[in-house]
Amino acid sequence: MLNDLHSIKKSVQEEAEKAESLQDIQNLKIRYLGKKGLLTGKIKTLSSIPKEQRPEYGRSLNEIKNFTEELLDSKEKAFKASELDTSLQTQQIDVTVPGCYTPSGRLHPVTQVLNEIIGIFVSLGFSVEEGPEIELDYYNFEALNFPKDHPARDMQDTFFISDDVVLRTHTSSVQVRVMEKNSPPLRVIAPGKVYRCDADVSHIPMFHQLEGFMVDRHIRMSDLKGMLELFIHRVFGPETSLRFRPSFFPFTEPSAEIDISCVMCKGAGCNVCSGTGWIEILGAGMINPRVYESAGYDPDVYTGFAFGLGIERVAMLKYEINDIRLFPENDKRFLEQF
Ligand code: FA5
Repeated sequence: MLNDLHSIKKSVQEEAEKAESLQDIQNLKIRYLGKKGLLTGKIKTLSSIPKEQRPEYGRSLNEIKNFTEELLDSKEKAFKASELDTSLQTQQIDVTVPGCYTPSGRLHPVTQVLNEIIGIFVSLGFSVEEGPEIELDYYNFEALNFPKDHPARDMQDTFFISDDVVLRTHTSSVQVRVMEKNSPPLRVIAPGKVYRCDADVSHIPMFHQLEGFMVDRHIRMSDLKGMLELFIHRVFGPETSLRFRPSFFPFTEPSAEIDISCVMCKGAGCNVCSGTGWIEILGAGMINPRVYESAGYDPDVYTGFAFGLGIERVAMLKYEINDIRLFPENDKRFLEQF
């Protein structure tokens, strides 16, 4: 029986000597020391050895098991060290090679400006509403006091889908839709895309507007002025001045176009503001009683203001961009700058 153990020891030594890889050693570990290994098997049968031979047999078995473990562990270590050496030599890392640039996506500058503006009005208590881009002539024009064939319709070059359906030319189309479904007090903004048959350095056929309107009892022009002043100061800084110029929109009375002091030259006069020191930024006014009639509100009870802002126009001023057509072009070299 002891001879049996000694021959196991001998074969472990021989096989460990012949091993050529880490895998060979791991296989030997399984073969001799694993759950069903040769030495493990001998330990399991220890109780069947005659009592008087058991102590000596047990001692030898233990010795050979320890010997096997130490031998295979040391071989394993040696193979691991040499494998590491080889991989360090073959897979050298050049720490001077420039890193890989991973481009990260970001929001379009128009979306960034739109989100900023929405954030300002939401912080002032306005709720956000949306309307359809393919709109009934009624909400885009008629309900806003543009009767059919009225010359004021020519102010906006319209894409017609049919006689009664248009691509909305402004976000003012959301006004009556919201009023029909809600009662005053209202404090609403309606951002979104609008469409006009229009294209040059400051006009594109699809652009973004943000409509804002407030309706309640006793709303006055001074409320409009205060709100717009606060908004403009937040977007362009507190040093920016505002100027109200009389204008005409069928759905507001009185109407105004609002200019801000030129953000480039601070009002001194430059080619961006055509030497005037002022830049037009939005249209606004007190909501025309005719609009309340369309919505079923009593114009003797309620008053309110509305304003409409071109988002690309704000983005151009904010980022000093001189051609509006750069926004829809989506050239990565342009977009990466924001
Ligand atoms: C309107 O669209 C009115 N609905 C605004 C309004 C709302 C007035 C509520 C009163 C009360 P206007 O046509 O001026 O107004 O357009 C508003 C802004 O949209 C302009 O100041 C300009 O910044 C922008 N805009 C107009 N046409 C274009 C275009 N083709 N491309 C880019 N921006 C444009």
